[in-house]
Amino acid sequence: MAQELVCLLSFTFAFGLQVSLGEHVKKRLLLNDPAIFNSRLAKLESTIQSMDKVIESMNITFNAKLKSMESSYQANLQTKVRDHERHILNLTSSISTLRIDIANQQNTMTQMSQSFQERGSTYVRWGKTGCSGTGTKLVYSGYSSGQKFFYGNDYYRGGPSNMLCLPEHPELSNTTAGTNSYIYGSEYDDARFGSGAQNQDVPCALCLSNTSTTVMIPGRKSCFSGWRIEYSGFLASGAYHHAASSFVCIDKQPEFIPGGRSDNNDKTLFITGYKCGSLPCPPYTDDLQVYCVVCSK
Ligand SMILES: [Ca+2]
Ligand SMILES: [Ca+2]
Repeated sequence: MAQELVCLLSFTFAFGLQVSLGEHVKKRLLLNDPAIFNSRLAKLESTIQSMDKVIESMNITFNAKLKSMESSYQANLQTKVRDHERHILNLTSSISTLRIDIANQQNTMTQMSQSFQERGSTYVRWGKTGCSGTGTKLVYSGYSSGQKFFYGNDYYRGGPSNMLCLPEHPELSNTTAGTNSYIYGSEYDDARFGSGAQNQDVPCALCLSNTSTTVMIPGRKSCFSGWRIEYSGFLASGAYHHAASSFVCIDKQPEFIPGGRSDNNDKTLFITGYKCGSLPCPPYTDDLQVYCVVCSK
């Protein structure tokens, strides 16, 4: 019995080994089979060829799309370039128009400035032959003139009160005037005008300021804020017991007309002083000389 069992086990082991070895040999034979290998190689080559075609097709598609995109990009770029060129042309045209406008404006401003300067404002500088204000020009110089302080006897004190600046170079008529109105030269009849001023004749100058307005301010020797000074001096007029006269601002450093030192007593000028009463004191003070200033703006 034991011997039979040993035989059976041996048989079984031997049969199983044969079966196992047989499958292994069969597989090795399949891998080394040239036909199968060639078949697989052919299949692989076929697959590679298919993939090459796919890749080629993709390349063609990609290149076509690339060309299309390039074409589209070029078209868009050209459109944008044309738009920019049109924009630049419009800007250039606008700049040209603006330049013309600016030139016209500058021309208008120049004309306005010239017109403004030509208009300006004028004043008489009493006691001087020139003008000293900034940008102020002399129109002419001449002689301070007005009504004689009285005629013949003390009762004839009529006639005009204003003073005029007669030019140094007059244009004379050839017709004789009547006997009711005369104009006389003037003289400082007051030593307070300055050293040696007594009886000296009074020059004057017509001045053209390049500002739009000028004004004489009595009681000041400087201008208020925003105004510029043309000249300053002392207020003067005829005497209160003479013919009527007007106040004028005589320059603080008066000049004299050459050869006019004789005591003619025609139109006479005196330094003016304050008188308190209706005039409040302070701020004013009795009998002080009155400053004056001509200001422009
Ligand atoms: Ca004189
Ligand atoms: Ca005199």
